[in-house]
Amino acid sequence: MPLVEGVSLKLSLERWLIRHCGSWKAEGTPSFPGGGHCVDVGTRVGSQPSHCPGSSRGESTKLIKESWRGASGCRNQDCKKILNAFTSAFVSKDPCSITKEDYQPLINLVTQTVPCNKTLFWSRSKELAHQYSGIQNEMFTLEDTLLGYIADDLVWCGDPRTSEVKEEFCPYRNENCSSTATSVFWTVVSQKFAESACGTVYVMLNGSGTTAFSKASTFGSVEVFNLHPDRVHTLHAWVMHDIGGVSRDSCLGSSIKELKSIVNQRNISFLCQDDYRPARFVQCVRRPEDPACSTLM
Ligand code: NGD
Repeated sequence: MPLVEGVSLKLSLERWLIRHCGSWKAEGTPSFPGGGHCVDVGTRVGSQPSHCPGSSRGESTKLIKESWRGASGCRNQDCKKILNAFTSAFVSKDPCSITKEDYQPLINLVTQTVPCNKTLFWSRSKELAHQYSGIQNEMFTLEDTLLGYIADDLVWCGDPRTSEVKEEFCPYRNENCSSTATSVFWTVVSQKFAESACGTVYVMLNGSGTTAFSKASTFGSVEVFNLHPDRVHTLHAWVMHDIGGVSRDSCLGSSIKELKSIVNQRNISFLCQDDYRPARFVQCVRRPEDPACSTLM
């Protein structure tokens, strides 16, 4: 079942296209050097490429409504191409044996890069990272890019007995089913996202959990190891603590020392900051009366 009720892959993709063909995150939107696809959208404020579905806000709104009602499918040609590449990776296949290669056609089709110094990774801090990147429009998480946006909060799989995309009754990843369509997808797109990062990159970590950094997480097992030291000179970690919550780990803790050591061994500099102030402001919007927030001003 899709984690967000009523949202399907198809709708999710179409919504992304609509948002990007409008003014959403227009300035500084990641560019697509591959070009040629729908996806070289919105690189400048007000730009609205002709291949975007709907040339006015009114039409876009109509399209969203139609999509919600299921009246229209993925009508834009580029949208169809991307959706086909996406679904071909897993339809009619064993839901536990998806490979990275299965997603390669999709990855080749959607080449999207984030400007240098604007990449934000996160681990155990998804909500805050997205709230922050939603406000600080210049920063991009994986979910602010096309593939991450399409898939975020969804679950999907195939079934060897049908050619349908299943969005319910998909197996969970476990030792007997290690390569699900969803888990392999996130590994592949996270790797690609990290490979294309440059300059200083940022990661938002959670210091209220047991460990701020975990080698078992996607950030710790995939993204860190796919940063290119010739392009990424610094990893800057922000260890955030829940307002009114406990502080179990911090920049001084052993998990961050481990992260620093991994990063330094890869010839990348490492910086760490507890409770990065701009992100703290975002947390404080919801808890302005908390003593931790009154001292911020
Ligand atoms: O056991 C699980 C489980 N563990 C994590 N997640 C899980 N889903 C299950 N069904 N069962 C999902 O992965 C969940 O949606 C989490 O929000 C998400 C990330 O897990 P987390 O918080 O442990 O962080 P990771 O370090 O593993 O991955 C976050 C980084 C971030 O920089 C993104 O660029 O890796 C990328 N990412 C990976 C996996 C999934 C993003 C996602 C995503 N948007 O769901």
